[in-house]
Amino acid sequence: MKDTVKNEKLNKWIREVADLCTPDDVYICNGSKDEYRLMIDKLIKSGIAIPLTKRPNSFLFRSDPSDVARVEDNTYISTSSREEAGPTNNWIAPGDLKKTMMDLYKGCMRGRTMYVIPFSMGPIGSPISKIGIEISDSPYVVVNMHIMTRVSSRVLELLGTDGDFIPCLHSVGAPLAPGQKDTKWPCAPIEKKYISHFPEENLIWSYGSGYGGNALLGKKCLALRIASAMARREGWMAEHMLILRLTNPEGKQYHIAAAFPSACGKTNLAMMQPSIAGWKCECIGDDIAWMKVGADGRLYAINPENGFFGVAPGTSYSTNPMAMDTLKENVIFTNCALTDDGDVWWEGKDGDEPAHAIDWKGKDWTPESPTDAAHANARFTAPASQCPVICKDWEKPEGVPIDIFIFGGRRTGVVPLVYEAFDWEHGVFLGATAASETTAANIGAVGNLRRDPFAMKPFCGYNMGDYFKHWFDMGDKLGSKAPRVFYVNWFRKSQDGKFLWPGFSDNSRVLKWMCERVDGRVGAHKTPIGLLPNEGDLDLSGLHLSADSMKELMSIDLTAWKAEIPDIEKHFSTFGKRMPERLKKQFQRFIDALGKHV
Ligand code: GTP
Ligand code: SPV
Ligand code: MN
Repeated sequence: MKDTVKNEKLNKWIREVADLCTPDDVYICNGSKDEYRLMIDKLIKSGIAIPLTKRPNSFLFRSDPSDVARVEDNTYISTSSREEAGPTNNWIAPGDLKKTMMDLYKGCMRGRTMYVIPFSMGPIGSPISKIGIEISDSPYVVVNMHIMTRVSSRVLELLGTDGDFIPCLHSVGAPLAPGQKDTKWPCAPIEKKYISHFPEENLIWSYGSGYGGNALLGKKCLALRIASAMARREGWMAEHMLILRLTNPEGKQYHIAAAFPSACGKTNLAMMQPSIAGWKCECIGDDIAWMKVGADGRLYAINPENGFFGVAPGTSYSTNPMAMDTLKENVIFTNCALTDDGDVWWEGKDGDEPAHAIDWKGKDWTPESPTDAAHANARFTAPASQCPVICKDWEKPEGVPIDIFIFGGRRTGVVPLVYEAFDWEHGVFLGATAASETTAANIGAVGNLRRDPFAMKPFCGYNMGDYFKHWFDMGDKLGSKAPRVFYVNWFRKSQDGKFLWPGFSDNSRVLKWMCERVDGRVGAHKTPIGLLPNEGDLDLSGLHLSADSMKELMSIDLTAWKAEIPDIEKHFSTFGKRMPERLKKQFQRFIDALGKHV
């Protein structure tokens, strides 16, 4: 170990964790293809990874039925005072939380190997990148981290003897007694799961879950919760946003960053292929954006990730063909169904349902079965470089200049297809009041409306009131160079429960309007909620959409909007003194504007 790890802090930490968790052995990862193959071979041998005959170097995993999504109720922002974590986060005092977790960590890796995973969020060596070291007892985590982040021995070289890193400790929380047979997906019961963040010391401790954001600690834990707290201290932004490049028929480029809550369309929009002639879309990132003000005063974004951890159900050649082409090889699938010919399947995939499959729980499944074949939060882990429309500049260390911000969510009613904020201040109000129906990306009820400000409710590593203020501060810094702000809702439904808007590639029509707004080519009309497209300005050519549907999609029911006021009031009141005056002013403006339209 001494030979590979020369960093003092890291050596000390590895020793401490090994002493505490008592693994059978310690393995330092180097990120090589051989290492990946070695891990996978072991996982195949123990029946945990299922090779897919239809997709080279691709494997299916099935999680424990209790461990299928992020666990927001067990996720903590542990700051020295509750006030610093704010009303949107769970909080336990650092001393208490560490004591509880130290007890859980004691001997928790018995019978297992402890993997030390050096990774970089952002290109290795770039000034915007951050180095993390994840210690985990899960080989599934190792192979997923290989795809989702840049795992490499070069990271250790870069650290040198005294470089700094973000320690990310993870255990599935299932020690093995001597001779005890392991389960295929070891994890701890829900009451022993803890996803803990200590933003004041840039530290992550996760225990008890092996799934997604609970376990792949570079993603939500580091790149959003810890990074958002760092970003506020250092004057930049870490957001739950996709990044894309749109090019118009004249060759002009626009860069768009969009924040939608989990399972609300980021991956799909990031890889969208426009249905309108002459427009081109390229993907830069599908989940997280780190943004800094550049020398020219504009806001530049990078994608800190290296892969996609995307929702499988609903992904098909008709909805997201570029994702489908990304998934041809070198992919890890989790909780998808297995077909008899050795491929994966999920609800909404192209073609007919298989006559028989093995469902995500490992049981026989036929179309007559009462349950879904794939879990609603079944996911694929795929290298970003495999996406046919990955932008050639996606790893550019300086990032791309953002022209447009989009907020949105899943709203069956009330919210129109698209509208624009009057200005940055109003844009912050739109972000701060964003609401969406809950999805399977978190353990809990699905379909409940909740406020999810900036799609960051589960991911903001400090008091959300201060986060709102940070957005105003960034606006002040950017001035006239700030991106324009829009709000969208792809999910409005008709009375008979059908989506009114075709979505997917047709979302390009909405993006086109935004670009034309930026260029001052089209006007918009003022309503109490914001600026709406003028009749005829949304390009609907070649789209079979009835005039009635379009009317319903764009309609603003003032009574329904007024009914939002008490809920926004309740939401805002939770921030107390941390609520920026500028946001209160925006709320008052909104109330006044609605009042004038009785
Ligand atoms: P996370 O990875 O959890 O952050 O999710 P995400 O925001 O990337 O969502 P994703 O793009 O994976 O979409 C989630 C689900 O929404 C999928 O089942 C999609 O098929 C569906 N979806 C995405 N875009 C649209 C759209 O424009 N219209 C409709 N009706 N559904 C969509
Ligand atoms: C999300 O839930 O927003 C995801 C999946 O992107 S996870 O990595 O589990 O957070
Ligand atoms: Mn996400």
